[in-house]
Amino acid sequence: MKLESLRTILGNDGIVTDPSLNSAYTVDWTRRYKGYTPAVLLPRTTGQVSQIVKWCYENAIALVPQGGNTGMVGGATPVNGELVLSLKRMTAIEEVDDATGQIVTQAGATLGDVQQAASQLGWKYGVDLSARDSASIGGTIATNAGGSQVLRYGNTREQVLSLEAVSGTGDVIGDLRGLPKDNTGYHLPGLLCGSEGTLAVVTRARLRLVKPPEEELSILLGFRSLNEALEIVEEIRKSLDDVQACEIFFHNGLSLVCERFEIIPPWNEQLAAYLLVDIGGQAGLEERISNSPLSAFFNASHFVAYGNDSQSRKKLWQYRDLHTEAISAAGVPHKLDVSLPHGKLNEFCNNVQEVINAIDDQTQSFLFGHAGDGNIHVNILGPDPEDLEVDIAVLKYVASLGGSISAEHGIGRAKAHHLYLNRTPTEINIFQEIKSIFDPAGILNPGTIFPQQEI
Ligand code: 2HG
Ligand code: ZN
Repeated sequence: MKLESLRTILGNDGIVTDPSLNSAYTVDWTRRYKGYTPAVLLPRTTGQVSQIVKWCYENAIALVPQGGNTGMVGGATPVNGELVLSLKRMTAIEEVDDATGQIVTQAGATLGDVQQAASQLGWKYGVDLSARDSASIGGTIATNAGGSQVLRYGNTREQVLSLEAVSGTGDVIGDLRGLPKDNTGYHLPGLLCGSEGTLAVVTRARLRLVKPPEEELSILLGFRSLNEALEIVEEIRKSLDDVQACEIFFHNGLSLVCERFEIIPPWNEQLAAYLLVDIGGQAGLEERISNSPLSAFFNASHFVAYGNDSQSRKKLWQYRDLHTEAISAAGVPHKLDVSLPHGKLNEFCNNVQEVINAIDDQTQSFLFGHAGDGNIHVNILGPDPEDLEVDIAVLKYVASLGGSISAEHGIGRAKAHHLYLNRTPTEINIFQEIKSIFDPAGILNPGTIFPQQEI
């Protein structure tokens, strides 16, 4: 591959060809997807991204856009030797507009940077997830990232007012006007959110900010049965206006976290299920909770722990946030990120182990996630990374319950062959037609969302 033209566009420091320096870009966060690349391209401007993509289009060379490389479905890994287009050097936060509560940022800024810039001006960005310090805003847009506060503020799609992107022909599309009302045809930001780098490369975005809560409180609750925990999830959602997050985990995940990070468990007794609830709103939260129907439960339970300052809240959150890292330290997990319709979570959590055991009874499974959204992360240790039998069984089970095989991580490569479980052939055809208009040469992230085709 003649990379000289790219060197001319990017300068010597904008293109990395030495494999020993490329490894951080060719393996995904889970270590399940490994690839190789002739070069990592590091543009600084939208103009450079446009020139790179144009060159690739004209030369029929595939590329994989990459942000913080924290994805979990192999959607940013150059498994077939594609070029890597990393947005890592496009980190500028260009504007925080105090009057409208909007922020304009380049795609490579981290989620944490955006959260911080917003908070410095008295605003809040309504997306949060544990990889906040590495995940890029562009990556969260490309995957329509969810995270722990979807319950309150919605997915990333609901935060993106406008965006700028480069299509598969190298054309710059979109705008950054952030008009609250703009019904001029199809909604590009909505379409590109969750398109996983297969339609265009997101380069800049204008995001909506929200007013931060005056007061925040975290409550960890332990339950002797899952059913009881899920009943409380419903009660919490009904009786409190201010719920920001409602997370769930189980005792095997909690034990792993505590062992790995040498943390003392919240209670001596091993319980069936744990909920971590974040409440944030106007001052007087504790009083509002004690006047709510929940107070009888909180007062009667032995397993309630409150965090009302940042340190004590952080302490409770680490039981939940450290699951991913603790599991990853124990092996290379098969990660399934599913959501269930209301009323099916109990059935799913109770039966999924049986579904897994029917294929392989030597596995270890960890369930945790966002109970308030019906979104459970099933992490399975044991099967070979290439062996998908267990994955398929779980995804089929989810689909049979009317759930989604990808709640918030995307389809990537991991689920490209299983999209049919949730989408009809007609829908998949329409998706492919849309892709071919944005990316006529099929150079953008081949193999993601749709199984690999030769270009
Ligand atoms: C979370 O909710 C992330 O912590 C990661 O979505 C989930 O590691 C996972 O499977
Ligand atoms: Zn999650």
